Amino acid sequence: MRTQVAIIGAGPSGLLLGQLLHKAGIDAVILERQSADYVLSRIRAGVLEQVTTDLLDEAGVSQRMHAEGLPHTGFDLLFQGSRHRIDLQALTGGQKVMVYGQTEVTRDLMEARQAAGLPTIYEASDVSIHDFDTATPRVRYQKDGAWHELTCDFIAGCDGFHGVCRASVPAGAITEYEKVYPFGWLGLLSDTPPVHHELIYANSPRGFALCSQRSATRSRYYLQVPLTERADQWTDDAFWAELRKRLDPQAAEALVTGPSLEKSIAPLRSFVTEPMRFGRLFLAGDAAHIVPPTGAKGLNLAATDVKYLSSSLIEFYQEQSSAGIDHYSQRCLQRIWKGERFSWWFTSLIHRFPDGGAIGQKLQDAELQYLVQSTAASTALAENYVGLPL
Ligand code: RFL
Ligand code: PHB
Repeated sequence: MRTQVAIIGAGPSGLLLGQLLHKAGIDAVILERQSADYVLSRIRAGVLEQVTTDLLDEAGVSQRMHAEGLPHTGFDLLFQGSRHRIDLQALTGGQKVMVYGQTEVTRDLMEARQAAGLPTIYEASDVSIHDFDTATPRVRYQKDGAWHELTCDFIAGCDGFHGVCRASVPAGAITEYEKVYPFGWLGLLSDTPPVHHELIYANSPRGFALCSQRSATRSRYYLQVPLTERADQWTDDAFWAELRKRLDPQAAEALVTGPSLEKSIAPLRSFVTEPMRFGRLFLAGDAAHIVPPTGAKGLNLAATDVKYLSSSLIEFYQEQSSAGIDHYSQRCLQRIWKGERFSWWFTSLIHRFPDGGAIGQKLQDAELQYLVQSTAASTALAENYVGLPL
């Protein structure tokens, strides 16, 4: 089989790239290790920047997002027992974010791909990539017990942090920057009304908590937990009791609890790969970089990689120019490092660090107070949260 672009991974990066290339008349085949149902069962991001919603508009897959998504113009910071609203709209000259689950974005992209009859090979195992330092790269994989080979012009590595693409680059050609945080996030999804109409990011003496949502009837909550914890050790009751202790009295009182639909623990990591292009292989999204979820940046950075990658490939095919391809890494990395810095900073400010000590707490309190008292400081938070311009 032959295609122009072989895309590895059918997460949001791979599906969005496939859709943007299709709009420009470029062929792509997507290979995905898991089943479509499995991909849709992973509960992840919830907050989209305007840059991402614009890109979903451009891809022609935003109808349901505009109908069902929740535009948010601010969020609350909770520390030392009281809540302070960050007015994103007022601080950024009218910008906001969209609360719409990654699962829904993925579902919309899958449906558009299926409706257009575009090829996605789910449950492709033993995917391996070859000859990406030549003009004729190849991808090998197994499906239903038989081996297949796909020849292509380019390979897009959209296969997430544990994928095969980054791992196939010779060690001497790649530099990796990494920081692992000494805690994780225990997340719970439930069909209960959100505790508040906006998100609450809480720095409590018992650790960080986040109150998020998917709709007026579905909530997503997170608790900072030690890395030694396991999700199956947490009963729903234990989760709700701990969350209540980390909220202010008003929110604790308003919290509606119910059975969990999903519970899982995610470790927190900052990670960047440089460069992101190796001959005819490009890395995009979590395959190239990870941020701790505190700043809600992971999916949004993935979307901007895909924007730059699709426009570079379109330029190559339509104008016979490799200028975009040659600048791909540099363009992406400028934005990625800013997203990394913001996510690291917000994570450091709002979590309890096991080795932070009493002084760590005092310094966090002082910075949080400064943040809500100074328009300059809250503007810096707001403009990063809604997303820096491209
Ligand atoms: P994905 O979603 O990991 O998809 C990669 C796909 O590649 C497949 N794959 C392979 N396929 C074939 N062969 C192989 N060898 C393969 N190896 C892997 C996988 O099965 C998978 O389907 O990466 P992608 O597409 O780059 O998307 C990135 C986002 O998923 C991620 O950045 C966000 O979820 C991060 N994130 C958030 N981002 C935001 O922008 N806003 C948020 O509010 C937000 N909240 C979050 C988050 C991530 C979280 N977790 C669980 C890490 C909250 C959490 C809790
Ligand atoms: C989510 O709703 O899953 C979510 C929201 C905001 C974050 C991280 C995750 O910063």
